[in-house]
Amino acid sequence: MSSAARSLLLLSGPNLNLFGSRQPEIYGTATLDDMVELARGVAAGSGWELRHLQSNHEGVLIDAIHEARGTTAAIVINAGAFTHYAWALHDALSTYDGVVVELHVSNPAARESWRHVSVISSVATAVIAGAGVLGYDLAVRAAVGLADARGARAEPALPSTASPDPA
Ligand code: DHK
Repeated sequence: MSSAARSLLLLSGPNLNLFGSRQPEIYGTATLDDMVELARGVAAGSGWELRHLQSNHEGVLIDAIHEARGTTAAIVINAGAFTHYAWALHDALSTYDGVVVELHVSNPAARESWRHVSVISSVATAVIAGAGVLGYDLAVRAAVGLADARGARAEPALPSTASPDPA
């Protein structure tokens, strides 16, 4: 796999910049920086580069997804509340042909009913929810493993070293 292909984009949606102080009974006390550092360490352990972008604006996340097309092998996205209604984010992810891991610190399915719908799950390769900070570790491992498996499948077959059949 090329070095460009060993790059992963971690996207953080609205209000995630407040992790650490925001509803710690739900999201814990780790800051977003802590989570990104954990994710970056896991990626680096597999020889992958991780870029991170947090935005409270849907269009900024969409632009980053567009820029990832063809340059980045995997996206891990915690879209915050955009998860539940942002169809433009769904459409952007559907234009991206790399691995997409949808990530949530909490388990939205165990919370208010409006959080039970995800408009991005249908364009995600995998979904990780409810594991707290550990989710960042799991999500990066999933993204790297799934992308590596795709890359392995895309490798050209090794030329055969067997002698040609005698005519
Ligand atoms: C984070 C948010 O900000 C919520 O809007 C989602 C997600 C859940 C999380 O668990 O990380 O509903």
